[in-house]
Amino acid sequence: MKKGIIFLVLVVLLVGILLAGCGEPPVSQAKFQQFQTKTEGQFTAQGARIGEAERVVKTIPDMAKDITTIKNDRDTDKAVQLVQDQLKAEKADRQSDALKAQLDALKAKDAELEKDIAEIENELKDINQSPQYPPSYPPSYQSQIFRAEVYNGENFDQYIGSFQESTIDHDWGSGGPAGLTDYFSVRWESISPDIWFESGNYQFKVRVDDGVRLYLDGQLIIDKWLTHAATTYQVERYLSQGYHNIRLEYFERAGQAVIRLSWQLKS
Ligand SMILES: [Ca+2]
Repeated sequence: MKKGIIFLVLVVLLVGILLAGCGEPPVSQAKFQQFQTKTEGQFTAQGARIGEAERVVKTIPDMAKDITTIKNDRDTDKAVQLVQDQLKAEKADRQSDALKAQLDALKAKDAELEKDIAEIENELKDINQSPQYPPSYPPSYQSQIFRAEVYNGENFDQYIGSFQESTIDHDWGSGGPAGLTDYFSVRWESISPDIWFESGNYQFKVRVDDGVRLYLDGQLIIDKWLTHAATTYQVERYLSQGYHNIRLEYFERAGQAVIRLSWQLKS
């Protein structure tokens, strides 16, 4: 009997357990439709996402293109910058070249000036070294060949002044040089380099009132230091080719005053 009860309890427990295992009630039609709707919504959403993804994927080539463009732009910017830098460098070079050219020009001018200066210095040296007239070459002309010194008194007593002239040829009448009348003296001398003569025999002629002394190369060749009316004196001398010094001294006491010097080649 006891065993029967235990068996019964066990059976009851077993049935309870079995019943508990199949506790869920069967799914209703409404719930199934609800589930179906939800699932379909999820599919749709997923489809939209896929579509979006596909669209994004489609834009990738465009994006790649954009990236290339940007890259190209960057490259262009770089290229522009490079060109600008080059231009700047070239401008700087050009400026530098221009300055260099200016400097070179100045240096060249400086060298030219130095050359000119050297030439002038050489010319000056030549001029200083050579005589004013080369001895073998007669001057083309001498406008003033005598310097005359005028004195008060018959013996060069008081210096009054001087003048220059190319010939000695005066007839002062009762007057004289520098406003003087009577009692004066005059000394003429050829100015360096003196007077050019071709070689030959020359006749020197003096007409004088009153006294005269004529020197040729320092040698007294006419000596008439006396008072008298106008008188002509002459003397012949041989001269070598070249420059010769002539000095003429003259005095006047009173009355008429005449002095004239000339020369000519005789042979
Ligand atoms: Ca006289």
